[in-house]
Formats: sequence, C-alpha cells, structure tokens
Amino acid sequence: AEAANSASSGSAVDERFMRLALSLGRRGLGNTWPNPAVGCVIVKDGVIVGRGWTQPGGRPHAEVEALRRAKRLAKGATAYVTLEPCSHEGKTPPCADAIIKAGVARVVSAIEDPNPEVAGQGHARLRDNGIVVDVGLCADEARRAHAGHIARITTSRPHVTLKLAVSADGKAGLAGRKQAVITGDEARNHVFNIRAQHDAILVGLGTVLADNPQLTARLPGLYERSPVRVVLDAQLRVPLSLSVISTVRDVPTWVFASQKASPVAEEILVSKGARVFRVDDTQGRLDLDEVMKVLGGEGITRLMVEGGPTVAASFVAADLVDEFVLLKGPKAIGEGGIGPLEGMALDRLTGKLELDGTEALGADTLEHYVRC
Ligand code: AOF
Ligand code: ZN
Repeated sequence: AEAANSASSGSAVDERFMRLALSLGRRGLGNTWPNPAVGCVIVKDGVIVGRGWTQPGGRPHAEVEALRRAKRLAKGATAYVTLEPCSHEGKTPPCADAIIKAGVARVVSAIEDPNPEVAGQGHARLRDNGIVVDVGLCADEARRAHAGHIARITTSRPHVTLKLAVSADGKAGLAGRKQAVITGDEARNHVFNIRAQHDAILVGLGTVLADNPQLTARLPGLYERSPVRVVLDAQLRVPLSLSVISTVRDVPTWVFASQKASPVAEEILVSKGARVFRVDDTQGRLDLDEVMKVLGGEGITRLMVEGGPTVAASFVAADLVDEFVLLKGPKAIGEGGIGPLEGMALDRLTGKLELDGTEALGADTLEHYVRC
C-alpha cells in the first residue's frame, strides 16, 4: 500500500537523519518493552531542533520527546521516525495528532507499524492533514531495530537471540563441569551490552546449578537495566540460595515449570519474589512454544538465550533462533570437550542463518548471524 511512497529515492541528507534516528532509537532497546524502541529526529532548515527516543517502560513515545524539545521550531520542519507514528488513543493522545498539532510539514518514516491498532492509519492520518509522508527509508535497518516488536505483534512471541561461546576447537566446555572460561574481559563486557539490549535472558536450570550466574549486565550504568531473568526449571528445583533467586528483589526472575511441579515449591519461590509460570512438558522438557507465548503475552519483545547445550539445542530444534551471537576463544579445550549444542552439530544452526558480521574482541572473535 505504501509502495507509491517508497522513499528509496530518499536523499543522502534524509538518510543521514534517519540513521541518527535509528541510533537514538537503539538506546531504548531492552528498556521499552512491551513497546518498540523508536527514535525521532526533527529537522528545520537543515538544523536538528529536536531528538527523542522511546522512554523506559515505553512511554512517552519518541515523537513526543522530540517535539517537546523542538517546541515552536517544529512548525514547517521534517520529522524522521524509525516507525510509523501511532494513531491510537493510549494513555496519551496519538503521536500522529501531536505531529499535526505542532505543524510539522513532512514526515519521513522507515516502516509501517504492524500493530493492528496502527497499521497504516498513522501515515494516513498525517497525509489527511496535508503532511507529506515518505515511507521506506532505511526499512531493512528499521525492521531489524524493531524485530522484537514485529515478532511480538505478528507471531505473539519475542525475537530470540542465542549466544554461545566456543573454544578454538569448537567446544563449549568439559562434560558435567562448571562452564569453562573460554572468552576474555572484552567479550564478557560485550555480552553485558548485548544483555542490556534485551528484555529478558533465558537459561536452563542446568546452567543455574553449574555456574550460579547472576545474569545481569554488570557494567556501570547498565546494571539498572538488567533484563528479566527467565529460568526453565520443570520440577521447581532451583535452590533459594543461588543468585537468580537471592537477588530477585533487585532484578526480576521468572521461573517456568511443568504443570506437575510442586505447588509448595511454587509458593516458596513466589514468597521470595519470583514469578512462576506453568506450561506443558514432554518428559520433563517444557514446551518452548508455550514458553514463548507466555513471554510474548507478558510483553517481552527481545529474548536472549544464554543457556547451556541442552537449552540451546532445544531452541534450535524448535526453530526459534532469529539471531545468533557466537563468541570464539583462542584456546583449545581438546579431549573430553563437549559441543555447544547437545546432540547436534553447530552447522545445524548456522546453516539456517546468514553471517552478518565479524568483530575482534581482544583475543576472541564474535560472529553475528541473522535469519536469511
Ligand atoms: C510511536 N512511537 O515511540 C512507540 C510506539 O500502549 P501505548 O499507547 O504506549 O502504545 C503502544 C504501541 O505504540 C506499540 O505497540 C507500538 O505499536 C506503538 N509504539 N509508537 O509512535 C513510539 N514506542
Ligand atoms: Zn506514539
């Protein structure tokens, strides 16, 4: 429907401001759920007069933030937005109305919002009010930035990023042992950054028992925005002394259990401050599609899976991996090493994805894969 306005014709200037809006929007990743992390730049006579991004918790929206800064200078200006401005009445009036009221002359929008409450009506309302609307500039990049929102709206489940770390010889550790140290500090800090850009981070009970991880983003300024911790624990066996439960007042932990797990164990976990969700299981393996639906229903748009060869393999088997981060350390583990995906080769996963980039992190290498 927007084809006629597809702004593949967008000028270099338009592209520059849209890229800025995209990078502003990304500041909100992990922090705006259940809403998308949108960016907005308002430009008058070639000068930026307002910048905004979706605020923590999803409100105010990006456009309102940028208009608040631009004040009267928004009149006759061009607004660059990474997602179609909303047209629905939420707790506050729609952004489309705020843009109209401010007298903006032109809106450059990267993509339509798939939310059925918006779905083209935001663009239509702007046009109906005499605003020039160009849709489609940097659409691929915007689709990636809003992958979480798009997944949740169109498939009722979050966008899933899987992270694995392997040694130089492709091993994840030694069987039954504590997670081997495979990567260095730079890679670790990079992982904290990736965590902070996700709404929730998921592991299996095996990882919790073996490593007692905190699963937080322990970098200055990032801890506060640590994602929700999600633990798959079919029998509700997680010991209360471990970090994911003992620190639950600081960072939320959601535990997924089978319908058969002990109600008493649930009561104790809930009294500590955790949330417990019940899903169906097959021989102790929780139904991941159900887990995904619950997470989507709770508003999670971006899920990072960090968890152990069993959990990782079950996500691959269920074809739930949308994005894959592979960290490769410089040392070999050798004899007795186990693979990162239980019972399957790594190319079962990489074969379905496309290598998007490679980055050196100290002595380690990061490979980033996305769905083709
Ligand atoms: C925008 N700008 O910055 C965001 C938008 O619950 P509400 O009223 O806050 O609306 C949430 C919906 O608004 C969300 O599902 C998505 O469609 C859109 N998000 N829209 O114009 C923004 N975050
Ligand atoms: Zn809005």
